[in-house]
Amino acid sequence: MSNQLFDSIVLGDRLALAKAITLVESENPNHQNEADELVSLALKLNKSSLRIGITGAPGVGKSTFINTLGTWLIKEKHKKVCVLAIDPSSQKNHGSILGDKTRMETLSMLETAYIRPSPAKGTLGGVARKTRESILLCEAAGYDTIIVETLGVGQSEYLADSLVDCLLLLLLPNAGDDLQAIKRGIMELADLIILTKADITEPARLNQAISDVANALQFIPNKFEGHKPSVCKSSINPNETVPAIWADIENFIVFQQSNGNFNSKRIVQKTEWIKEAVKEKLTTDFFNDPNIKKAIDVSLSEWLTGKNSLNALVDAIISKRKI
Ligand SMILES: Nc1nc2c(ncn2[C@@H]2O[C@H](COP(=O)(O)OP(=O)(O)O)[C@@H](O)[C@H]2O)c(=O)[nH]1
Ligand SMILES: [Mg+2]
Repeated sequence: MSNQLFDSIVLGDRLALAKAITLVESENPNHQNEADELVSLALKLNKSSLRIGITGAPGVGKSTFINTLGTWLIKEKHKKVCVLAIDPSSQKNHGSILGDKTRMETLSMLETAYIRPSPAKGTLGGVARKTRESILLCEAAGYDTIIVETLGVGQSEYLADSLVDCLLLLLLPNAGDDLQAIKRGIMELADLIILTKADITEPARLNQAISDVANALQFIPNKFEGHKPSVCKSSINPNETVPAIWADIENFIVFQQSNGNFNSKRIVQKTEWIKEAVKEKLTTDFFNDPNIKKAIDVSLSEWLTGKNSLNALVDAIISKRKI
């Protein structure tokens, strides 16, 4: 069954790809074996691709930028572009996913584009694993440029960086946005910084914002030795801004390949993947163990009545596990 589905994916059958990603995302244990087989087959193919992460605060223009970049890449560079949108807020409401689809209208109508909003259910580690698996399946289907959109909240920038080769941070051209990014330590994760909405920003203000960000970068430790992120601008008109951005992305990738960082980052990511899978299995098995369930119930009353400290209870609970 998996082999047949996999063959269809490789042949470019989008329905087969959608079905496979649904299996990978499924919480149903009956789907796990099949998903596992599909991912192993995709891993073996070892297709080369470029994985780009896009992060930034809600409303900064991520989906609009992806629409512009993706469409340009397909039309000018003959790429096959896949967009995976991870939205941690989608657990509560589905509004933003709907919004993303409409913002990427031009791109979604192209035959060589594939857009998939992923429900960001579960732990960050769980989401990372599912997205990694979806990326591999998309690569097996022949998509050579994978764009991962994440909402810039909580820890999601770290999540995005752990999935891609190049992370783009989108900021609004005003001081508030870059100060926030500095405060939250996000600026140092970026491989490239893009100031959005250049078409509706006064040129003097835009230039000031570009030099403010470039200045701020001087005081931020380099993510990769010998590399400072470039600061670019984007607007709704792709021909004005996208060629320069793409040239910067390509230069960065050549730099990373020439110093070995490209491969070593992917190896670190694969190692993280194994660790996340182990953690997930241990956690699930642990909390499903009836002894543990009982021990947690007992601990609650002991803790509330002050009989035991939390640390002592944790040790007592762990000591009750089967293995
Ligand atoms: N004029 C202009 N508007 C933009 C640009 N980028 C985004 N917007 C608008 O800003 C709003 C939020 O954009 P969206 O792409 O959904 O942001 P996201 O939440 O970061 O994905 C939408 O109303 C867009 O039309 C741009 O470059 N120029
Ligand atoms: Mg969006």
